Amino acid sequence: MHNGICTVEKKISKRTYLMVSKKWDKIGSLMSCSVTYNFSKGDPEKVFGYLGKDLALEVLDEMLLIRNFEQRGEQAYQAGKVWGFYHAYIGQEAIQTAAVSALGKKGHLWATTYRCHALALLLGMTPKEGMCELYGKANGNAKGRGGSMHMYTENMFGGDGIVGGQWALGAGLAFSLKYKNEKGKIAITFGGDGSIAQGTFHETMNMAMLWKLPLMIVIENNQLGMGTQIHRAFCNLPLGENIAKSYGIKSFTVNGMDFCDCYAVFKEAYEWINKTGEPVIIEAVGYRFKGHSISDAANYRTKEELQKIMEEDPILIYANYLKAKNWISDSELEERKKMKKDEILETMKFADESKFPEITSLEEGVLVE
Ligand SMILES: Cc1ncc(C[n+]2csc(CCOP(=O)(O)OP(=O)(O)O)c2C)c(N)n1
Ligand SMILES: [Mg+2]
Repeated sequence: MHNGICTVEKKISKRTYLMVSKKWDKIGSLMSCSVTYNFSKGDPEKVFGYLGKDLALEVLDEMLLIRNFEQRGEQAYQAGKVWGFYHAYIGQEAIQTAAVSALGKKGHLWATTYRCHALALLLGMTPKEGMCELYGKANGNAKGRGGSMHMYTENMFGGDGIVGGQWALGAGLAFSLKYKNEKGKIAITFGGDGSIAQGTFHETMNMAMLWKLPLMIVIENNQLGMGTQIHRAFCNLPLGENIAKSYGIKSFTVNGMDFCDCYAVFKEAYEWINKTGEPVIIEAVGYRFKGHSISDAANYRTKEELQKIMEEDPILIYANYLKAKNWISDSELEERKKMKKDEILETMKFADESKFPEITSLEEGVLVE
C-alpha cells in the first residue's frame, strides 16, 4: 500500500488540538478538551513530481480564485446584492482543491454541502456563472434560482442546504456507478463535522460498507458546527477514525490545511477504493476563517484565537512549498494574487450588468403533475 505518495503508517504526525475558548473557560472545564489526530503525511517531493510545475501553479491559481470569489461574494452580500444564506469556504481551500487535482475534474461524481462555491468552481462552473448565481441573475449557474447553496456542474450534484443530505446522495451516486459497472469511477461526498451525529450519516456508512460502494466519504472537520465546538457535540473523538472502525471501513485523517498531505491521501484513498471496491472515510481537519455564515459574527472565538488559526492559512502553506522549490518568487506570487483579484472584480461587474430572470420564467423548471 505504501508504493503510493502517502506514507500513512510510517510517518504519523500526532497533533493535539486544544479546544478551549475563553468564553467557555468561564463556564467550566467540561467545555474544554483535547483531541489527538493521527495525521497521514504526504511526501511533497512525490506530490510535486506527479503534478509538475505547470499544474502546481494552476493549483495555486485555483486556491486564489476560490479565496477571491468568496471574499468578493461576501462584499457583494454586504452591499445588498446577494440574498439568502452565504457560507464561505475560506480557510478550507486546500481540501477540495487537492481532491479535484488528485482525482481529476471528469469522470467521478461529486456532492457537497451548502458551502459549495469552491467545489463548483473547481469542477467547471465559471466564476461569472457563480457570481451571477449569487446575484440571482438569469445567466447564473442555476439560472439565478438556486443562490449560494445550490450550485451544480455536469458531475457535481449540489450544493445541499440540508445538513447531512449529501451523505445518502453520495451513496446513491456510488450505487449508480456500481450498478452500471462503471469501473474506475467513484463518488466523492463532502460533509461537515456537524452532520456526523445524524442518523442519515450512520445509515449511509452501514449501507456503503454492506453493499461495497465505491464511495469516498470526506468529513471536513472545521471543528465547529454552526457555533458549537466538536467536543461539545460528540462523545468519541476523533470522528473519522472511530466511526470507520465501527463499520469496518478504511480511514485516513489528514491535516486539511496542507495541500500536499491532502493530495497524497486522496490519491491513496482512491487506490484503496479501486483495489477493494470498498468505501473509505477521510477526515480532513482544518478551520474556517469566517463565521458559519455571513450573519455569524463568530463571537465564540477570540481575535487572538483566530489570528493563531490564520497563521496556518492553506494558501500560505502551499505558496511556501512552491517557493521552497523555486517555482515561484514573492513578486510572482503577488502578481498572481492581483490577477485573481482583478478577474473577480471583472466578474462582479459582469454580474452587476446581467439581467434578473424574466418574471414569465417563474414557472419554468417546476414539476407539475
Ligand atoms: C437537517 C438540518 N438541520 C439543521 C440545519 C441548520 N444548520 C445549518 S448548518 C448547521 C451546522 C453544520 O455544521 P457542519 O456540518 O460542521 O458544517 P460547517 O458549516 O462547519 O461546514 C446547521 C445545524 C440544516 N440546514 N439542516
Ligand atoms: Mg463544521
